[in-house]
Amino acid sequence: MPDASRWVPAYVGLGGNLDDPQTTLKSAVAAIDALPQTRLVGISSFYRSAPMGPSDQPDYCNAVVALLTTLEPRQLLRKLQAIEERHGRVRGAQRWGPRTLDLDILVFGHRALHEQDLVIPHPGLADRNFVLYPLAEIAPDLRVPEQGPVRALCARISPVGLEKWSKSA
Ligand code: ROI
Repeated sequence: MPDASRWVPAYVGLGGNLDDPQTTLKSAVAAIDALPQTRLVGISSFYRSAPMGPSDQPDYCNAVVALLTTLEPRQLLRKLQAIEERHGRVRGAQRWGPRTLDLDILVFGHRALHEQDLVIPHPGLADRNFVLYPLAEIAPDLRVPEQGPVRALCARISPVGLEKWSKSA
């Protein structure tokens, strides 16, 4: 049993808009739940969100999950990338274009990382209602390192273009 003091709360954003994104996100949540050294401890509703970026693409399905993990951020990143690839993610496709599955580490404990291929907290977090609203649903009191409480970040951004998708599930 790993040392309990090393379990770090982490939040991961899920998004996709190709094929059947709700089914893809459900499958990705199951894959995250099965990760080693990791416990899935929270899941937001699924949301339908208007695309950020080129508008000639389908609406996205977005959600956020909460984890406890003893993995290091980079280990978690590699495992999330493997899940993306298993779900048909094509890397290097059109920037801000449609995708089957995107998994982003949003917050990792109190850590702040500014590396070329890994920035934590996620740099787009404060501008994206499809990240902030699901995050606020499961962790309203979370303080995002360098950015502040989720509740305050959320209050600054409009929910336009975002609705719960689970009604039609
Ligand atoms: N737009 C929405 N609504 N949801 C996403 O998950 C998402 N992901 C992206 C871009 C292309 C920026 N747009 C998005 O990567």
